[in-house]
Amino acid sequence: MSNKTVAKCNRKKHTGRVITRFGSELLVSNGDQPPIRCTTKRKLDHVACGDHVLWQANQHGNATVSQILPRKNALTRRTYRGTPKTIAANVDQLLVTSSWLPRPIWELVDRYLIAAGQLQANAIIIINKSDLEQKQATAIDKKALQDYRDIGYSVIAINALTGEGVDELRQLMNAKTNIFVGRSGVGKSSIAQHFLPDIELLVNDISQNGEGQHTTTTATLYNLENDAYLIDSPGVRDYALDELTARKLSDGYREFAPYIQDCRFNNCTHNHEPKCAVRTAVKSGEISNPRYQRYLGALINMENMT
Ligand SMILES: Nc1nc2c(ncn2[C@@H]2O[C@H](COP(=O)(O)OP(=O)(O)OP(=O)(O)O)[C@@H](O)[C@H]2O)c(=O)[nH]1
Ligand SMILES: [Mg+2]
Ligand SMILES: [Zn+2]
Repeated sequence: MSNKTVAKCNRKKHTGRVITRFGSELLVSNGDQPPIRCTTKRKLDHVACGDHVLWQANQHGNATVSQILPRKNALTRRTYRGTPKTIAANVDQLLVTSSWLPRPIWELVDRYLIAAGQLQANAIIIINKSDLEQKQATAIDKKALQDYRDIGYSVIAINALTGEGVDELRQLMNAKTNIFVGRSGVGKSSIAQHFLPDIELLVNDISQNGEGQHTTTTATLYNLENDAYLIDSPGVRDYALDELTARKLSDGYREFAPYIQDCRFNNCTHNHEPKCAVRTAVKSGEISNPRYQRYLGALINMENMT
């Protein structure tokens, strides 16, 4: 091959998937070859873990991502400054992870379920550290978990120290891009470690760092067996939904759906309006009151912010 042809070949565009991102540097999958380091142009600044991209080698022996291929969806959150930040792209399933210590925050679980609905992604609820359940779980917590089961979510109890519950989760991950979400210290990386025996993930060492230290610093995509992908992501203190509306909020409470059409007003927010079928269903016990109360809390929060 002439030098010219070689140069041309090198400039061929390849497809790959973003494994992780450090500032402007990306690690991109390269078929059977080891992943390749790429830089990206400023206009592609929103590229995220899980994106399918086109990349090409350039004359200097580096590689550049030239295009982000169309996304199925993107999980974004609002930063404390109020700007949206993309956590990961092209996700099929959110693994919404809580633990018995730090304690579960059911409002936060609800928020991730709303996000999953918006992304048209499935959601699985994981409650980790089941070794601490007996000591920590209150009647309110047990009701919260039962409520999720009653409205059709899979709830999996896991003990990442022993591996209990891990196989049940594994079965539900096949042929999907799964992402762990949840607060720092709940054990996302500890669970992920069971799926990645050959890689050593960073797991928080409480004895050194104390509870609630952020260990995982950047979202990273791993390719597992059975066409499953797994993204381990850093815990966030408080997940805030981006571009929330009253409609999106009530859509996220899937158990409201059968009643909404019977509300008197078609823009009913299920708060103070007369003849609200959702409120009636709460009163009769068909909709869980704690879930409804959390919905109301989120609605009032949202109204206060706009
Ligand atoms: N008792 C108990 N401890 C656990 C369990 N799973 C994880 N841990 C501990 O919880 C701590 C936090 O675990 P990580 O896996 O680092 O948590 P993480 O969710 O990945 O945290 P970030 O990366 O900061 O978001 C570690 O000290 C783990 O050893 C469990 O099932 N039971
Ligand atoms: Mg982690
Ligand atoms: Zn209503």
